[in-house]
Amino acid sequence: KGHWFPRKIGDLDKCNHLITKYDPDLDEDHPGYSDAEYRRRRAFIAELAFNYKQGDALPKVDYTHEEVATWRQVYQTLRGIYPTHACRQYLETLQLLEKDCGYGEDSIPQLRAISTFLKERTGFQLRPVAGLLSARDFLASLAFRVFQCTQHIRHSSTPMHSPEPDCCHELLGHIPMLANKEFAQFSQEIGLASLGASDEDIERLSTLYWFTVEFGLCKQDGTVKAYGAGLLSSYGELMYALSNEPEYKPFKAEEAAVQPYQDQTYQPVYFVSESFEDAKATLRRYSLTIQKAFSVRYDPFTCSMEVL
Ligand code: H2B
Ligand code: FE
Repeated sequence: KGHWFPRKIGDLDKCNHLITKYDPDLDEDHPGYSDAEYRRRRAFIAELAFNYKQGDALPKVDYTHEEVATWRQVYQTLRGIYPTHACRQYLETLQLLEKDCGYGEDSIPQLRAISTFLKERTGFQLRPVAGLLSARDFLASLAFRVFQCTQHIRHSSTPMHSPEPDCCHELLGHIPMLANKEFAQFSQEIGLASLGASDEDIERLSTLYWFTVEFGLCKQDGTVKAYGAGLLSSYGELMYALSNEPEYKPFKAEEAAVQPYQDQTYQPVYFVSESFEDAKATLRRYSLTIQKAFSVRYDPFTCSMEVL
């Protein structure tokens, strides 16, 4: 018998299994481990996510002066290299977010405004999550065009790095890409392929996610640009990924799905897609090779899965 998966959007309330890796309360290497104030703040913001039910208004966080200062530093540093390093689609939507959604260095944008913006652009919406989710739960929500989004910010002592997702990673890495139609569809399709899949297939799909959505590169006008959120939210790795130092491979789903990856340091290898259309078609072909006893289709009118 297969793995349980959400059938309707409200079932995402059950897709909330956190991975306790890089947790400031448990991991002594976490930059916030010895900062009681930071851990209290994290617990407060986590509680907002734990209490959230599908359909609730997204919680607003009043960010402190210190949190905004960290955001500003990240924003300023990355913003300066986007024009040369980020793909065209990213730059287009980032500009819209700056114009219509409060993106800028002076404040941390709120999930509520971003979710409204995304919904109009690509049908994606946000829900708050307290930290790193299991791959199965995370991918399942993408199938419903729901992005589970952390709301806390990294520790002020390490503005250029975070061992776990934080709002800098989500808002600067993921959101601009999810506002692109082609990319939104690509993301949903990884999600659909994951529903009810075996543990081995989830592992392969999350590796595929890693080398595309998180660390993907693509060709554009004869040069290579970044579209992966892990790159677009890390100054150091973004510079490195386009430095010609690492190894580059043309994106092939079968190969990317089993490539060993690094979550402690920069990737030794990156996959380069010809375009999002191409990445999507490649992924679609790959998904068909995943053995499942049924197929699913998302019905956007009822926000539920049709199982065929
Ligand atoms: N959880 C959260 N909160 N954010 C992510 O970006 C994320 C996650 N990515 N869990 C997932 C895992 C990804 O690394 C793949 C699907 O394993
Ligand atoms: Fe991410």
